[in-house]
Amino acid sequence: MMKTSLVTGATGQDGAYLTRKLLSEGRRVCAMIRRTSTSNMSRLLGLREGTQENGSELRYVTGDLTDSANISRILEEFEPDEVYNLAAQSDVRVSFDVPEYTGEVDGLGTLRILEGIRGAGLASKTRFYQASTSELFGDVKEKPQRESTPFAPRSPYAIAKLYAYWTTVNYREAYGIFACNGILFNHESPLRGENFVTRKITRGATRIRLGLQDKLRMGNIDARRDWGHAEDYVNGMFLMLQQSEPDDYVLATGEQRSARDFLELVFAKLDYEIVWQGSGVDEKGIDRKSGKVLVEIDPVFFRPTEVNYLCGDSTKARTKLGWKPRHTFHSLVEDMLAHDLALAEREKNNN
Ligand code: NAP
Ligand code: G4F
Repeated sequence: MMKTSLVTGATGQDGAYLTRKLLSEGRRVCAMIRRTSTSNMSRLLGLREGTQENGSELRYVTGDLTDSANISRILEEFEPDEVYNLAAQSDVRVSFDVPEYTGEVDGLGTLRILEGIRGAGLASKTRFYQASTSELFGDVKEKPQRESTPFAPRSPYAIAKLYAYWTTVNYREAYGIFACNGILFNHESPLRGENFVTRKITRGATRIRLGLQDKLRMGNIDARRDWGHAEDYVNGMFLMLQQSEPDDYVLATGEQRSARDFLELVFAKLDYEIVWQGSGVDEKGIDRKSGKVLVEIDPVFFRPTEVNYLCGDSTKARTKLGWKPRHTFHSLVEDMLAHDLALAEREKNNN
């Protein structure tokens, strides 16, 4: 029997990689798409509804995590074997502007799905993956962070995700639902949203290289993150739901870099050497050869409370799931740069 997987947030970075992964595994995939006034399907281009070449099947369903009745109807209609809950207002800085909405989607949205699973009589059938996050560790209490590290969230986003994390644990313990939290550290790719720091840098620096943009305006470039490739991380999500017992797992590379390191590396690959001058909001990144200012600090990108340091220990996932990232940090950067250079070239040719 073909297994059915429901993916919420299918139009997002992870959703697009996971949908392809599940189709390659021969699943019937119900990809939940929310209604938007302009198309949100760019990451799913080339994925047509219906039976795929390998016999797997793709269905698009309209859904929104703020609507309980809609979620319940989808669960009742498809009776999925697996639900991957990736949908979220996922921008940490924006969560300070729309805290209530972020709580609705990222916190209560998870509850709505789990209640829907229970209400549809699927508690013993449907396995559930929750997209939890390293943002939960926030003001970190231990270095590196692992499953047992205490949480200390620092944003409305992380607080909403904390509610979802514990709801997932509670539904596992209270109702025996096979529910897992993937506590994922930052993962990036050419499909990453353009406002997140890595993609903002690869997109901006390649546009600068081709004369389409003058400079990059950045926030706190000394924040440190553990950056992996999204393709590896969706493989980890899949593995979590194929185990004999549900559990929570950290996925991380264990390597850490600052946004400043990322800027220097990307510009170096594009043949610029950044020299830093000044400090605080007056700091500037200058190209040694031309003397041009390539990077400026703009406080608009600062957050009211910041997460300065994230670095994960994924020993449990590596041991129990056999999870191992295929990409290195350098192959991630190369992948993003190659994509964004081609994009900037197309943009230039169209001008
Ligand atoms: P993303 O690119 O921002 O994708 C978010 C997805 O959620 C999009 O498909 C979006 O739809 C959808 N969505 C937003 N609000 C919704 C709503 N009210 N109802 C239904 N769908 C809604 O995020 P991502 O990077 O792929 O991350 C996937 C998940 O993992 C998120 O839950 C994120 O919080 C979490 N996470 C991400 C990382 C990371 O580093 N990427 C790390 C840890 C955890 P539209 O396309 O219409 O906007
Ligand atoms: O790329 P970011 O916006 O990602 P952030 O805040 O770490 O959140 C991402 O990863 C989380 C996992 O840890 C996910 F749960 C979440 O959904 C999202 O995918 O920012 C990374 C760091 C921050 O400290 C930020 O202050 O980069 C710093 N930064 C410096 N300048 C900037 C900028 N971030 C952005 N977005 N834009 C800047 O100009």
